[in-house]
Amino acid sequence: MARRITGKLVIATHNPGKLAEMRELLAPHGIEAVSAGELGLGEPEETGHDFRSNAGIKAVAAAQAAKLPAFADDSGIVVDALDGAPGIFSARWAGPTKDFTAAMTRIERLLQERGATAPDRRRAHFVSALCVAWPDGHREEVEARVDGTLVWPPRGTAGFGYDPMFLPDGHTRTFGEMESIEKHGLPPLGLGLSHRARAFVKLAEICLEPR
Ligand code: ITT
Repeated sequence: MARRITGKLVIATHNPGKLAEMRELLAPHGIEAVSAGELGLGEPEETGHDFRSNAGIKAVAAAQAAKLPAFADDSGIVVDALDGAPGIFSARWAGPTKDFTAAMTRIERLLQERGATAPDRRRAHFVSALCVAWPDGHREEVEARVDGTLVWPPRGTAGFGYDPMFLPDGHTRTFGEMESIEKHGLPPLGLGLSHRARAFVKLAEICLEPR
């Protein structure tokens, strides 16, 4: 039986784009959310070999430091023609200045080098692994993905990270061209489209009171 989230929850991310999405997802559930930044928590080293273990590292570190339940996301974009890169290194490809134009350009250069110009050679998916950790060591974990195609040049200024390059299956606009409600809004207002929204729906089913 999964443990329910009650009271205050730390959102263990230092990424402002993710923080905004996680706050929006939690808002209808009446959870008092406080960010890692607001609490002055440090960023643990992400030494895991997959999304799930890195989400666990971040959630556990924040739960221990804040003595509160903590919610972390580890996510990234997995490009089929690049053997899964950048994957768990998606943030690192943007470098210390978090330059995602450079990171997207690097992906495009590598795709061109492999002759991956046709849409079916440009398949990719975003993954989100979510972990809630409690100070006593208990954890709940879920994971989800959204599939799509990479476009070039990037389109749109909404969202963050690799959004302008990602065209989700069944849509004509990239995540960078979508309103936040369209990218990660949940029914009845949205479709629960993004990887993070899909993972959150799974988490909400087991850990949150119904909206
Ligand atoms: P925290 O660890 O503090 O949460 P981070 O940015 O370092 O922040 P990750 O290690 O999980 O987070 O890196 C995930 C990267 O993948 C993130 O920086 C984005 O560039 C990219 N990414 C994840 N979700 C995305 C989304 O919804 N849209 C666009 N890019 C996304």
